[in-house]
This record gives sequence, C-alpha cells and structure tokens, in this order.
Amino acid sequence: MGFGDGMSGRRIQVLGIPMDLGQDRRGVDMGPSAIRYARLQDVLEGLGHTVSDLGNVGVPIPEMVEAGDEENGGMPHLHSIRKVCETAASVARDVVAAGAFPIFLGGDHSVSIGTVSGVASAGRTGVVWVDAHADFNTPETSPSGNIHGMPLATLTGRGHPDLVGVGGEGASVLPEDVVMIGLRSVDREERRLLTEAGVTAYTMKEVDAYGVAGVIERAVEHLSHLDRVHLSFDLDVMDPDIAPGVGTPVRGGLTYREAHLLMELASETGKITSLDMVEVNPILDVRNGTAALAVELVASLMGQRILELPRPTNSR
Ligand SMILES: [Mn+2]
Repeated sequence: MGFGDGMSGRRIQVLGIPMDLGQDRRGVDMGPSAIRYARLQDVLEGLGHTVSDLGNVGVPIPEMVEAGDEENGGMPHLHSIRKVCETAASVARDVVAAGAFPIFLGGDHSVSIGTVSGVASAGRTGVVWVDAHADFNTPETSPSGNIHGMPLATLTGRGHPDLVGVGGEGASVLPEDVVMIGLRSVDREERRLLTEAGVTAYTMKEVDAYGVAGVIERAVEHLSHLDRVHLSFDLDVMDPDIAPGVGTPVRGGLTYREAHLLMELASETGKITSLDMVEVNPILDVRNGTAALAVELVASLMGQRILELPRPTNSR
C-alpha cells in the first residue's frame, strides 16, 4: 500500500446519534453538535472528500423515558437504546450499501451496537476498538448496568437478547475479528469474559512496550484475512490531560502524537471502511478542545498528512 493510498476522494456520509442513555452523565448527547461545530465537514471537504450530513437519529431525552430498571433487568433505558440502535443500524446499512464511507458521531458508546451491526451487513467486518475500557460487560457482569459498558460484548453475541438482536439475529462480529487498543480499565468479571471470548487486546502496556507502530503492525497482521474493518474510537482512550471532555476519564492514555500516528497508520492500511467517534462530552470539556481533537483525528484517518508530497526516496 502506497503512501496515503486508499483515503482520497471518498464519498462520506455523517450520521449523528446524540444518545446519552447508556450511562449516567449528562452532556454526551451534545457530542455530535460539538464535533460539527469543530468544522468536521469543512475539514473533510478540504481533504478532497465529498461529504453529506444525514443529520441526527432521533433520541428521546431522559426526562421523556422511564429508566425502568426493574422491567429492563437492571439495565436503564434498555428499550429506548434498542430502538435508537435499530434506527442507526438501518441507516448504516443503507450508507454502506450505497458505497459511501460512514462516520458516526456519538453519543455514548452504546450507539456502536447499532452502527457496527449495520455496517457488518455488507459482509464479514473486523473491528478495531480504541478505548480505555473494554466495553465487554454483560448484564450479569456489569457493576452499573450501564449499557455503554456493554457494546463490544453485545456485538459478539453476549448480552441481552434485545440488544444482541439489533440489526439482525445473533452476533454481528466474531471475537477473532476484533482488536482492542488502549485498554487500562477493565472490570474483574469483564476480564474473564474477554479472555474466554478470545478477543485480541493491546492494553496501554503493549502500547508502551511496542509503540503505536508495533501495535498497529500486529493488529494488521491479526486482521489480514479481512477487507472491511470498522474503527470505533472512544475519546476516553486519550489521556485526560488532552481530552478532558469525556464521561469516564482514566489516567495514562494515548498522547496527542500517539493518537495521530494510530490514525495515520490505520489510514495507510486501506482497510478501514467505517468509523465511530464517541463519548465526547462538551459539558465536561474545555473550550470544545476534545471535539476539535476528534476532528483532527478523523482528518488523520481520512488522509491528512504533514506533507502532501510523495514520500522521499533514497534514489538520488
Ligand atoms: Mn467505550
């Protein structure tokens, strides 16, 4: 794969999913607005892409819906989240069927139950899950019952049947087609589930030991049998010093340069076919810096390079 190949002149469709029902902190529903305000569309068009914005999926606000812990088996807002995810999955299916590259703006990470189920309808799809947390809880293992801690388990077929069934019955992705990067906060039971499932995880320890380039090299090798890979990027993977606008910050995350390198190397694989940018919470942010960072990282994935020239060679 040549320098910068694979990510030029794309037809991009943006979908906002302003969902804050998957966790307790208000504000993450404003993530799509904050990312748009940080000029997502202009930046992508500046890179030579054609961009259309599909607007937002309608999401009820918490004041309108009962948390309904009892009837939902201890999972607040289960029914509303399922409905929103079904809609997101259906839009995602249409976008990939039309040959466009979807960018999904969260919302909390429960939105990925919909987005990934939808894009996976186009054929076997790998997932790179970039996150401080594993998001691999099930209703049985989750300490909080918050659904934003369950999407990856759900997508591999583990969890509440109403959520596993989003976008079609059964698992949307295979555990062996999943690579997680940036983990540093995993619940005890969740760790056991992850190990049993056989998901590949590069924690911050591996990022420290091999560097981002070494981790991406291993991830590419691991997913080499796939042509389609969805990248799900939770802004809480970043160090909270640079990305304070997230609901569940954890110290010791990716640096600014590490995150850009990750996106640039992911771009160069030519295999990324869809993207989530989730968990931006403007209420907790400082001057929209986390949303601005999200836009910069999308740009790095979609072909922005420090130099636009061909890579220098040693031929002369
Ligand atoms: Mn997450």
